[in-house]
Amino acid sequence: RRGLPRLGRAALAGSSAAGAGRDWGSAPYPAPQSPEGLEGAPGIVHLGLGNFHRAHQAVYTADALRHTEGPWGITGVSTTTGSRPRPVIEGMAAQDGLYTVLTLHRGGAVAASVPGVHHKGLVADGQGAEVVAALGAATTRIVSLTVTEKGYTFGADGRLDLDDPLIRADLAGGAPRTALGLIARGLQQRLRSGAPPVTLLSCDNLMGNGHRLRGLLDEFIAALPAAEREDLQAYADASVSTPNSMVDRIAPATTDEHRTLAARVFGVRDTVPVPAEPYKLWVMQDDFRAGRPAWEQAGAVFTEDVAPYELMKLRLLNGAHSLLAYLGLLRGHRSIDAAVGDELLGGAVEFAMREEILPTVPEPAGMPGKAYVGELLDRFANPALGHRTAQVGSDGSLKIPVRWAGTLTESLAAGRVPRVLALGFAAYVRVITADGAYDEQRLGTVHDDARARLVELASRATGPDGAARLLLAEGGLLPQQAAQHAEFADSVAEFTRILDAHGAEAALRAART
Ligand code: CS2
Repeated sequence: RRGLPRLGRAALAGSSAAGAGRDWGSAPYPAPQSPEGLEGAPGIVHLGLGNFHRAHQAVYTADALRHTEGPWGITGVSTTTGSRPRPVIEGMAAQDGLYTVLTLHRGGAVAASVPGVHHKGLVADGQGAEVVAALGAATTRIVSLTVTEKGYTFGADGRLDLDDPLIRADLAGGAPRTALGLIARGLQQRLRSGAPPVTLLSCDNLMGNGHRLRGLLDEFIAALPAAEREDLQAYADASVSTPNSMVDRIAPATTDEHRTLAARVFGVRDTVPVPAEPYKLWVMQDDFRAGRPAWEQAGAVFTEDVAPYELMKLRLLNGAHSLLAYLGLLRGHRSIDAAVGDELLGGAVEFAMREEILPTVPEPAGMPGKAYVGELLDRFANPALGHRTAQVGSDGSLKIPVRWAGTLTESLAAGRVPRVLALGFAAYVRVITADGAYDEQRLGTVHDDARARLVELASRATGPDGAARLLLAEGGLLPQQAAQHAEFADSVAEFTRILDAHGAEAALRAART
């Protein structure tokens, strides 16, 4: 890649990239949004400049702007705290805000596009005041979020974590760093300057994400000093909408292979390309207080009731993803496609999707469940993605309650005990509490802020299945109905003993008998 020009508006204008694109079997890529189309202040401030946003909302926005122009450029805000350097912010800054989306097809074909909708990037941890100014600007009409489950700073009870040091600091004043703090201070600025209403659009994998965001914001405001509280709450009630949305596109972490691929497709050097699958879906409530891009022209679906789409996607896609991650790690698989391609594991997860999860999800209009499961199995099997099991397995303490809890409660209430899910939970406990449970060196680290707490809890247990029982009862991962259900708890304990004594293969066989 050395010697190639760096991706940027000048390099793209002069490159013969379209020809290179054809060599890769892709359709000619669309040119990035022209700088002229982006003039004026950006109408969107986006919190969470990760791969998901860059392959999803940014692409929808670029496509929408190609149909209907509007003031919908994006100010991208990195919301991770502490870590330096910041490759995405720095890489995009060096590339006129541009990056490549590499759409990776199952058969090996690659299509590439450059959305080009970002005006500038800011880092919340260090530029909090500038972020607040952007959030407060009268020209900002939408504040969108992809900050992951973790970014909403709620505790095990689902309420705002008032013990979180960053939340405490943000409540006390000074430049905010958390998503909630940034938003509250931004709204405060809007209130003071008389800025027009605004929409807060959560695009994270939480059930009723807009509703959740609203609840957490109300809690944050309620925890402010009395003098700041009332007016702000009144402003939030009168001038802010928080539509729910379901978002879907698999966009794994970027590796050097993707950088090499981007160079071959475009003939330019891009340090921050985003790999993504061809599939994408976005369903949201049409409740925007100050307008929005014509996202429907890019294929987004607007509906009053997002819940059936969310349930189907979170329980089936994300629920199965987490099963593949933990059981895949124990089986020695580095990627989701390897895990689903493992006959024993893939078969068990397909069984769980069809027999354990599907009966609990409503079918949204136009999305028959059986077909969706088939589609998901194909998507998971895409070998070009290289989606790591350790990546999907990270933050399980926050993902499991969203992905497995509802299925469990409803199945148990209907008299069914989902055995593969019980095994999945036993696998999570093993991965998170047992050193050497899987080959961390080769497969990567599963990160989880709750790890120390869960390990400590597990250390109080006795007997071969004590830790799993304790984490089931007190880990804050699964609902009490599951912990108190004797047959389910016994299944978790049974699988834990089999995993310990005989390994994942024996446990998978036992789950299907
Ligand atoms: C994945 C999701 O990393 C994970 O936890 O399950 O990021 C998944 O790829 C997306 O939700 C797909 O839309």
